[in-house]
Amino acid sequence: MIEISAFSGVPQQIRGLVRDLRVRWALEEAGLSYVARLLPLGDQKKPEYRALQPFGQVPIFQEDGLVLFESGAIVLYIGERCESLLPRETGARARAVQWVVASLNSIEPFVMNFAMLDADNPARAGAEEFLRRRLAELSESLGDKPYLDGQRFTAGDLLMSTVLCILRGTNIVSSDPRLSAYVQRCTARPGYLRALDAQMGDFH
Ligand SMILES: N[C@@H](CCC(=O)N[C@@H](CS)C(=O)NCC(=O)O)C(=O)O
Repeated sequence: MIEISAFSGVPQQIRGLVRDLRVRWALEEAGLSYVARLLPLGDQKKPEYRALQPFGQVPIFQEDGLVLFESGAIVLYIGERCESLLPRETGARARAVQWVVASLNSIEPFVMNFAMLDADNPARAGAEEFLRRRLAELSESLGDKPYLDGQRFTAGDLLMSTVLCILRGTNIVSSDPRLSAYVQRCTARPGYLRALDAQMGDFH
């Protein structure tokens, strides 16, 4: 049985954003069942957990002795068993991986850089300006397509939409009709809704 790690409780403002959600969502898309190993906040830094995740973070994925960390790597691994996440055709598959990397390498660092700065931090305005510019480029690339690579949802959209969700408390995505509709389209998928329910249900 697949086991993933998740927190048993986190502050309200990050519920629905903790990165095990990406893995739960990918598992739902793939139709794979799993159990969540719930950690009280803080236990992720204990040596026995760090032996599995060197940075002391959730999620990890475990199956038949294989242990993986990094949500992107885990989603790609699950994608090997799910054609709707990773298409079989070589070019489409490479483009899906390209968007996974873009979401984690070209978008998420700037989202996190902004999100981690307090409102009174003088660096925040510059971080916001850069982020808005980068997201305008993403929006331009998305254009009128429903998904990043065109007509079909892939692992790239799973990662990109969860990265954009981090900005839910701001108007940075919601003020862009294309990106905002894109996030809504991705997160309306039954697999996302089941994953979100499962994460929320595990908090107590
Ligand atoms: N790049 C990692 C980031 C994982 C991450 O930031 N996890 C957060 C929860 S969303 C965490 O465990 N934070 C607790 C900590 O860093 O101590 C991934 O995508 O898996």
